[in-house]
Amino acid sequence: MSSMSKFKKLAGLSAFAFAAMTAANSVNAASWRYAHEEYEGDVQDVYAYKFKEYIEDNSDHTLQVYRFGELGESDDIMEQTQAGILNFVNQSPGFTGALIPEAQIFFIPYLMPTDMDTVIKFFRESKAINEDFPKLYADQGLELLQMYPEGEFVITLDEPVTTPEGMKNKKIRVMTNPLLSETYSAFGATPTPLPWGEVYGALQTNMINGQENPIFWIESGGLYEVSPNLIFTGHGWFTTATMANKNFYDGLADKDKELVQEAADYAFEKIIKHIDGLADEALAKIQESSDEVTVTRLNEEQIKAFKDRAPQVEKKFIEMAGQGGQDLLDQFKKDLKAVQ
Ligand code: 6CS
Repeated sequence: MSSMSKFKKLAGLSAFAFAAMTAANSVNAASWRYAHEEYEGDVQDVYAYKFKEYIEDNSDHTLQVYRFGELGESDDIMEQTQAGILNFVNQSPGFTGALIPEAQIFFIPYLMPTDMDTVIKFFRESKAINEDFPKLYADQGLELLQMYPEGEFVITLDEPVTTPEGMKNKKIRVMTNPLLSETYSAFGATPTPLPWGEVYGALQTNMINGQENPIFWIESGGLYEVSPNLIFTGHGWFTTATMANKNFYDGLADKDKELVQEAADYAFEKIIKHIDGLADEALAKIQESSDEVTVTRLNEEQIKAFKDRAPQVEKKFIEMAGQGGQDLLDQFKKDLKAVQ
């Protein structure tokens, strides 16, 4: 055989081998779908894109990210994940609490510390977060990948209220879980559960008098334009969670399960850095954009008046979540004590 025809044969073989390899890769390469509840550049979006980056840099898989509104409201993306239409979802306990009563634990006021480093340590080390919650989510067909804090809750209102008495007749929008309504009733207000998409309009038309959210969201969603009095009550942290459809996750090869877990951890580390200082930056932007905004930081005595009402919310939590809720709360408190 001439050297030329030998070369042609080799080239043919390697072209064949290359085609076979590519076919094998494309068989293994999957396109996954991930939806979250926020807009471009917001905390959940940063997390989603870090998760995507890790998956795509370390495998042949691709991840399509859908932001708020592209596939509906928070409840819609959860339904689509449970139905297997989406592979991954980021949904906050503010909404998941309607499905998993124990997830409402994050709305017992003054349970969480205000100091960010302690909060982060708690999320990293807590047994309740890392061992107990995954079982509760699994019962709903969800593989819990990560819980993480987005920022401290701040109330915005039509007046700078400092007492539970001042909350009387104030209609405050809450996310749609029943315990959050109990919290605002305990605070003396009239809770009004609404999905996110209706909040700005409801504030603008005075259908509601206020709402609560982390500062970055009050800034990015322009809530301060229609609800300009910011009240720092120190009563809790906006927490969120990422999860996968459990059937999908259970069906993955071990190396892909590992990939997904590593991507969740990678994104967590990035998000912890991202939220550090974010609230102060957002507050500065708000104050630059509006002369109308007031900032009230409750003093110890004022906080006490709200805090004194927390035990009744804790009692309601146990009524709603039963013995499982009581056990989770005990573990939660134990874990908090360990990091404080
Ligand atoms: O208040 C809400 O409904 C929204 N708040 C935040 C910070 N993220 C998503 C959620 O839907």
